[in-house]
Amino acid sequence: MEKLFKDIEKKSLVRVSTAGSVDDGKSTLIGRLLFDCNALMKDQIVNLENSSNNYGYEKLNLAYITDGLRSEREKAITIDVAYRYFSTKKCKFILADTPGHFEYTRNMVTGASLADILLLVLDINSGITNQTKRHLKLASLLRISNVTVCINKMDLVSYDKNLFEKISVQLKQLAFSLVLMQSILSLFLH
Ligand SMILES: Nc1nc2c(ncn2[C@@H]2O[C@H](COP(=O)(O)OP(=O)(O)OP(=O)(O)O)[C@@H](O)[C@H]2O)c(=O)[nH]1
Ligand SMILES: [Mg+2]
Repeated sequence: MEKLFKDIEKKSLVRVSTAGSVDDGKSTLIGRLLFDCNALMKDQIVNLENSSNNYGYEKLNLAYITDGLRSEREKAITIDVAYRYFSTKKCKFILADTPGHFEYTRNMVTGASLADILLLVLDINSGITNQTKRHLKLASLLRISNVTVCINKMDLVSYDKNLFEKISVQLKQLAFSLVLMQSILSLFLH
């Protein structure tokens, strides 16, 4: 047991936070990652099956792994930040799944405030929304330098490569303008 704790202590800690517009698929993505990596306990899977069933879903609703509040399930949106934990041989991870709805932007900031990596999820159908831009700007203000973008719901556009590339270019331009904004802000702050 002591060895186990020592091994855990040796691992470096990485904090990851989700971001992006409401309904773009953040919670489902986190649920999918945890489920596919066998990072869930048996009782969590049973709970997931029961709750998906109770809310009328034919399949597992993977978003329920992080969307645990009754109000979240009734409204089908994330409201509060949910933290989940997993580890690999070298790293231990703290995942913060944050809400995309504008009304809960301050909860997104809470989840992202200590993040080393921002996982920005974007629905290919909606593209870059005001909320995507807002979250990226907040990440820039919080000085999160590692941003990974997941362009999601590709199945709904038959995995259209051209559309994927078009959005990728727009995102790169946006990221570039934010890097500039951050350096201008730094000038004011120092
Ligand atoms: N077709 C399709 N639907 C998806 C995909 N990912 C998520 N969804 C659906 O999109 C809806 C919203 O998913 P969520 O994971 O709750 O989205 P979210 O970004 O966590 O939403 P908020 O936390 O409320 O901002 C659900 O109905 C999901 O089943 C995908 O890759 N393809
Ligand atoms: Mg969510």
